[in-house]
Amino acid sequence: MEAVSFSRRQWLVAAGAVAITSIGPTRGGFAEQLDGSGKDLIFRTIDPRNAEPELSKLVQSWITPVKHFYVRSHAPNPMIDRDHYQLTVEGLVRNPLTLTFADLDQMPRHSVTATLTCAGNRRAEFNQEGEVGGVQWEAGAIGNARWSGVALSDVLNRAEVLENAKHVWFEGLDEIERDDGVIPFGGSIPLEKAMEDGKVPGALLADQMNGRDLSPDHGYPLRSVVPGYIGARSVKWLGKIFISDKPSPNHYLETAYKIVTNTEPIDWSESGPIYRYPINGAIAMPAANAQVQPGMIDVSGYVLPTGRAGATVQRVLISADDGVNWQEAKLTGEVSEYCWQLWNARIAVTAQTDKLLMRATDTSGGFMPQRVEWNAKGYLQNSWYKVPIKVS
Ligand SMILES: Nc1nc2c(c(=O)[nH]1)N[C@H]1C(S)=C(S)[C@@H](COP(=O)(O)O)O[C@H]1N2
Ligand SMILES: [Mo]
Repeated sequence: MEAVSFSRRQWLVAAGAVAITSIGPTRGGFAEQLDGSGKDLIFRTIDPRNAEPELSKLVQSWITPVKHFYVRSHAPNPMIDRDHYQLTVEGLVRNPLTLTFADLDQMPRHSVTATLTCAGNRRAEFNQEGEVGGVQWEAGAIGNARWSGVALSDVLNRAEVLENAKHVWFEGLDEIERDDGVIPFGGSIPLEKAMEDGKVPGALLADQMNGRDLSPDHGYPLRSVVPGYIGARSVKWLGKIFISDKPSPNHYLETAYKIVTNTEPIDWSESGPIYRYPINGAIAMPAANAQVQPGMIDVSGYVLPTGRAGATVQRVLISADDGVNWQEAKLTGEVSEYCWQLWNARIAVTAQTDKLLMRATDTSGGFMPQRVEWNAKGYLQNSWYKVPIKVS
């Protein structure tokens, strides 16, 4: 298996020293480096690549085009040769497997439309109460795509999972430099979720996004996609699946992606990993601090129901008077399990209006609360969305 990753320094050295064509696509300058899918995003960091779309672009369509789909990576994109790629399946199984694309291509294919969202989406809003570290996401770390590939359950059935198995670990082929050494991105999901075979498979091993091969940014050639779970459980550049009776010991499951107010070891160990995402939403238009005239204005945005099977959006409500009166928005886009919807409303604003508020409920009892308790890593911000506007 070939998985080579370049740090920014190595890239610059290599670019000067060797023929660039031997390393990868270079169209479009540095921000495009090593992807080449024509990204139209705001880069929060370029090494590694972390970027989100402008909200007005994000809500242009129910399916998010790849160019407007956020990227969250902890290390440079590994470059993997699909022809030599191998996925290993080990651990508590009767038949350990090594699968190439020739093997995967023989298996039944499934397509699932599902929204992917980072647990850190809207993180920057926590800074109003106390600074939080990490990528400073606004509300664009979310996107809805059509994923195609094989069902994880089909692969696990082929490997014959043993009786005492409880968790499915995923390990990426990226190399993340941390103080304690270089590690891959990883995580796990409960076996029960992996084996779900409702209308939507519990998890997919996807090689395509919106009908094309995954781009390097999104995990080429293969990633897991776990509908209903935070983005961190959908591991890109998947290299290994391991079946265990315990959750994964990888840093990104065992420690990161937890809700803690302190970051002492005791706090990490006492808090459980986040799996499912809660209901969330945002106002995309008008943009923050937009100048509008008193009278009726158009408001639009997105809303994602809680990642529970069968949950759908119940109501989206907008207020132009600090939550005294609420008006119901009109939902658009398909109603599909584990997918967002878009919404729009026409609402009256006056010279007294200094902001618009948005909140939502879903059929599983999920609601966006008025306030979310501050947490040190800035996860799961899903309070009423506020956008300041200037009316005159
Ligand atoms: N191998 C690997 N998988 C990964 C990550 C990563 O850094 N490395 N980031 C995770 C996080 S935190 C999120 S939110 C999603 C983002 O997927 P995207 O970049 O395709 O939008 O990928 C997840 N899978
Ligand atoms: Mo994430």
